Amino acid sequence: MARLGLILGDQLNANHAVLDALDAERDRLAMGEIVDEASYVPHHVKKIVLVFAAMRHRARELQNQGWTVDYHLFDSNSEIRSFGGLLDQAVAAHDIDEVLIAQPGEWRVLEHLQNWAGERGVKLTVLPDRRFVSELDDFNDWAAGKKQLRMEFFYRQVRQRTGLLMADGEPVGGVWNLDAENRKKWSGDPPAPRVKGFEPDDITQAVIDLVGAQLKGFGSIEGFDYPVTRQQAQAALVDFIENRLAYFGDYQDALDDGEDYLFHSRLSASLNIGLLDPMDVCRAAEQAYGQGDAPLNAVEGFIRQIIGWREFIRGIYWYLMPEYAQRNTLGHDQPLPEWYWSGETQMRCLAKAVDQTRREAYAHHIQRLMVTGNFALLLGVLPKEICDWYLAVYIDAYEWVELPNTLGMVMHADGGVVGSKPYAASGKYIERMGNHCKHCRYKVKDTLGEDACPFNALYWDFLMRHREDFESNNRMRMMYRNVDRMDEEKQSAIQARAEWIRIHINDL
Ligand code: FAD
Ligand code: DLZ
Repeated sequence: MARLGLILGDQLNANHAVLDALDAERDRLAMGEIVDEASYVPHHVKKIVLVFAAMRHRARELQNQGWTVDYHLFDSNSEIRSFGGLLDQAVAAHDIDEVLIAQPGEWRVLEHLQNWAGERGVKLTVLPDRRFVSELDDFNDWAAGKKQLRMEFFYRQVRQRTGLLMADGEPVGGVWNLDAENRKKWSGDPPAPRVKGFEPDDITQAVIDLVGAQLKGFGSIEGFDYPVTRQQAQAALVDFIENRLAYFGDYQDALDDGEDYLFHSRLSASLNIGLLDPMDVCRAAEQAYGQGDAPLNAVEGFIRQIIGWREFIRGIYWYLMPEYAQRNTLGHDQPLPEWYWSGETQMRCLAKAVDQTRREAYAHHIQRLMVTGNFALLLGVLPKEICDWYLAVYIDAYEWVELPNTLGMVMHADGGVVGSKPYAASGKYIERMGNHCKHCRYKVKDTLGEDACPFNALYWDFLMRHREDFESNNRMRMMYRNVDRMDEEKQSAIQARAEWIRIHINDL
């Protein structure tokens, strides 16, 4: 009898727990390019290329280290269509009595594997997923018994535990969070450096050809240049630290009509498939601060995204799944506009965000939160539809991270678990943070009339529709005072305009 380690396509980390638990001389590893995984949502084709190319490079690395890796290549007609099918084949061929995995990133995969093991009578051992700084038990212990779960307090605890940006038990600089300094508009100076890209090698090119021929997903496969190995991901990290980190904080919330990345890291894709270790990334940023190469607001802001938001979001997912995915606290029911897929809308900020998403499988946080996300919230899109869209279109999208960000942070459909108030904003916010409005067919200053920015009427209408949900929220008092300054006639005209927008949404 032998043991088999299943290495999932987003768990390519060198410190994978299964590798420590198995013996390379006696046991086997399995990896597979699986039809169901490539099609459970219409993934961006660049995401599929990334996962398959990184898996193939990782399999070769493991073989060079002495592991026996049974690697299943993608074939759309293959009889093997699921992880269960892959394991069936391995069990039949090699007399396997125990399968080891690291905790998968998605509930559906864990459930599928547990069902498979139960039905086949094979022992399944689930080991910790080491792609994170905190264990799930750390989060569960912290969350237990709390009325409210707030990222800021979880983050402080992780800072203390890791010692990142800490001196004598106190936060470096005397405050935990310098977010208030990180809201500058960017007007072209300093110029945004190009993000380092990587030319596909023969392995990656073969995957690009395969995906182009056999898989119909979302977006463009042209110009794939993401890191697919640990060495490349490390080079991408160095590129960020040397060229963009210093301004990450200042322009973290900025929007720009002509720049895809501004000073963001573009490291989520590598972090989420295990090519980069989150602590290594944070230490590299901390070191840049120590050497005087980046200011504290940039480094603290960046580290908070990783040991704060990334870990908090993952903790929420596993703390509240599977029930969490069903939530729709605000009772939203509108279909997702067709132009979320095509990009064909005259609303400039949305057209730009979708265009970039189609090209690069990437949009930065403020585009996801305040442009495509905010609009879906104001419109009242059915949470499942917008969640499925985010899960499909981004290179870094896995349910553990996509779902709490979309259902919780953006749609406020979780009743306020992730955020204490919805991130609802009118066109004024988008105008303040960037230059899209200057190029837009709609007038950001107007709320009524056919040329008025649709965000505006939808924003006021959202507040009016959800008065009972939010009126008593302290952080929204000012918004409701502004609603109450309008006379009834204006309120009705706004509601009528919002209704018109909802009816004609696909023509805007
Ligand atoms: P940077 O701005 O450079 O930030 C550094 C790192 O911090 C990121 O690489 C990421 O690992 C982490 N991070 C920052 N914010 C978050 C956050 N809110 N949650 C988790 N990690 C964070 N991130 C994903 O990795 N996958 C997703 O599927 C995803 N879906 C999102 C959906 C919505 C609606 C929103 C609002 C945010 C989503 N995010 C997601 C978070 C964030 O937008 C992306 O991590 C970020 O844009 C990736 O680009 P970057 O690497 O340049 O990030
Ligand atoms: C996202 C993805 C894709 C597109 N394809 C595969 C695959 O063929 N084989 C595989 O092992 N993993 C793939 N993945 C990642 C899985 O979907 C991932 O393990 C789950 O989404 C859990 O995070």
